[in-house]
Amino acid sequence: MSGATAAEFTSDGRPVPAALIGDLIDSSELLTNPDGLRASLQENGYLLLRAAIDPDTALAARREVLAQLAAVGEIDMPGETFSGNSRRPTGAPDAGEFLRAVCDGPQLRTATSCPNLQYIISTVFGEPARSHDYIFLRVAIAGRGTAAHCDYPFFTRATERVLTCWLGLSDLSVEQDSLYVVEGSHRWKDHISAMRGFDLERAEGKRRATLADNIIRFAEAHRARLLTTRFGAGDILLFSMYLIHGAFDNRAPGKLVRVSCDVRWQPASEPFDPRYMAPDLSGTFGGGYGELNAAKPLTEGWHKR
Ligand SMILES: O=C(O)CCC(=O)C(=O)O
Repeated sequence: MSGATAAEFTSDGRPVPAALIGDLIDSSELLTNPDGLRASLQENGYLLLRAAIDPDTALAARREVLAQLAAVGEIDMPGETFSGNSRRPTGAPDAGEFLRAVCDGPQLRTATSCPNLQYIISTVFGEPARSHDYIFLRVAIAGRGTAAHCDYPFFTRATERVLTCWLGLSDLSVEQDSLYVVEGSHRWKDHISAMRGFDLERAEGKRRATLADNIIRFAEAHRARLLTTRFGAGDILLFSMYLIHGAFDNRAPGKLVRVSCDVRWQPASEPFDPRYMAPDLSGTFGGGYGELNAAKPLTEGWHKR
């Protein structure tokens, strides 16, 4: 992978073999070519678009988020590093309300709803697009990663025409580099038929969204590479509901945290799932913002779904 030694990546503490790592394809030059954008999304299952959001806007959102975590003792300023402590349980006893207020920060909302994003995603759908109101913020301290899954079981109850927009809010170092996709997985026929009709909340705990607890074994068994890149603030990865993805462990030195946000978009003409729209905002399982990993103090580990 350019700019990094693949052996540097780990998942759940396991070093990822270099042969499994590849580069995400950058589609930024297709921004003036709607057909090209759509063809690339169909072919690859994702679009990597550099600085789709003004990097200063993304960094302002990051600062706003981290200032609120600094207020509960989790982030040390001005270095924006993890303090190792948290006063969230006492300082902000309603976890959901705390996270909701962070997610409704004006700088963060300016980033997630920026007109260029609206334009790009509407272009991709070929009609006006609208984002879900409920957003997924992630502040990853060292050691945190996300298990491999696809977004289908979360977001397709009302329509399958949904895309995830993952938004980088940091200029990430190689060690913080994070999101990976399983190359070509959006086309795997067995995977697609297994997903169709799978609604995580309605499965009532009988089925998990997590597709692999050991992504290395999974990728080797499927002879698939894990594609990633060094993300900059304002870069987006727009991807299909079937694309299997996750995040490598944050291995940044010096307690640097990784801040990202994922938001779902769909054509405005399609029905919306009220769980992800105001005024409901009950989230996948009905727990509102309180059910997300980001609602936990940074000192607590993340759950897998
Ligand atoms: O950033 C991460 O850790 C994972 C993001 C993710 O799973 C998503 O955007 O659907």
